[in-house]
Amino acid sequence: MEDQPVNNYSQPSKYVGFDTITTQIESRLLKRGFQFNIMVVGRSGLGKSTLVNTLFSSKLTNSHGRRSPSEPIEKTTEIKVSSHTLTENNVRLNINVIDTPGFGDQINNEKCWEPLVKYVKEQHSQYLRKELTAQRDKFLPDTRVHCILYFIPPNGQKLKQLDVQALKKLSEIANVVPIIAKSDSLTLDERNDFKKLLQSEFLKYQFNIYPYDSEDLYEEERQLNEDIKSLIPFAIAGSDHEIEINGEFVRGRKTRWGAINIEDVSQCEFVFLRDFLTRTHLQDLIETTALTHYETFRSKQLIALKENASNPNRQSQSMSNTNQDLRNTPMYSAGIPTR
Ligand SMILES: Nc1nc2c(ncn2[C@@H]2O[C@H](COP(=O)(O)OP(=O)(O)OP(=O)(O)O)[C@@H](O)[C@H]2O)c(=O)[nH]1
Ligand SMILES: [Mg+2]
Repeated sequence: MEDQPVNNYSQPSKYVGFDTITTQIESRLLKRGFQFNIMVVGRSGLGKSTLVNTLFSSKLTNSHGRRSPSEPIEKTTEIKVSSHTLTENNVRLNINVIDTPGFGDQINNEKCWEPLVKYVKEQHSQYLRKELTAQRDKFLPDTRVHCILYFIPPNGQKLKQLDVQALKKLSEIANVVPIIAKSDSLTLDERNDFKKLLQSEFLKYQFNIYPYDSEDLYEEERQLNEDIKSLIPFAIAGSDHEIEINGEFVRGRKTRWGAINIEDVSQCEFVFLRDFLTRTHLQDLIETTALTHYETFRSKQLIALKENASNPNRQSQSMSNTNQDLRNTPMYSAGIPTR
């Protein structure tokens, strides 16, 4: 009987090396670097600008934002983006921090979250516009907001209507992570009670708080998300300078009645938040933004564009004024291709 020919394609008889694909992907990604965009939102004076500096300042290698801790933090009056580059073991992370003015300052605070919602949508819109151009760049610059840290005042009370509305609107379009600001003003018992109260408020109002449940998660990822959910809202204290405690210099705050080391987990949950943002959920925040929030925006806009192209006299309701950019794309004037 003749020997059967060996099919090398379905049954590799020896090592062909495709398992190196992970290394190949890794070196591509390392070359390109990663982009992470984080926004801080909440009422005025809650420590948003301070926390931003606390989160990343220790590791900045290249910053176009505030360059040294001695520069004073001023009241934020407009949406301000600062870019930072962090490098760790050959991995380059570009971070855009979007600092926003505190709300609640105006005589009429109704809908004061609107400029922020508009900003988030505008980034989606810009990305979509770039995606739709005929000769698009190989790698589109990504300014989409990957995470919104929402600051809640440490007052031990139920959410005010302003926060309810803002949390609702923002969590529909981005990954929102609420935090209790200036938690050094609460005792540990007060902090735990307030956290429980806020968790029940989130449930009551059915906010879409990050991280989300998903079928695709491994068991340990699911467990990690459960642990994180029990911690959210993280009770945070921020400080942009170092103080001396027992002869050691640590990042902290000194008051008349004592000192707080913000990196000490028994005193505040800053370290948990930092680990969550950088060590455990960085990739998921970026991916969820692209695959969930941006995708929802994209499909709504494309359906609206298509409706408008087939009926130019009727401006679709879903064409918001944030996508002015889109109307300038060749796709818009030419109509959306049908599948
Ligand atoms: N006790 C306490 N004070 C804080 C904390 N973080 C910031 N502060 C102080 O609160 C004041 C306001 O801080 P900012 O970081 O400017 O607050 P902001 O939310 O950016 O304020 P706006 O830009 O006006 O909305 C400053 O005096 C900070 O030193 C904190 O965790 N605990
Ligand atoms: Mg500020």
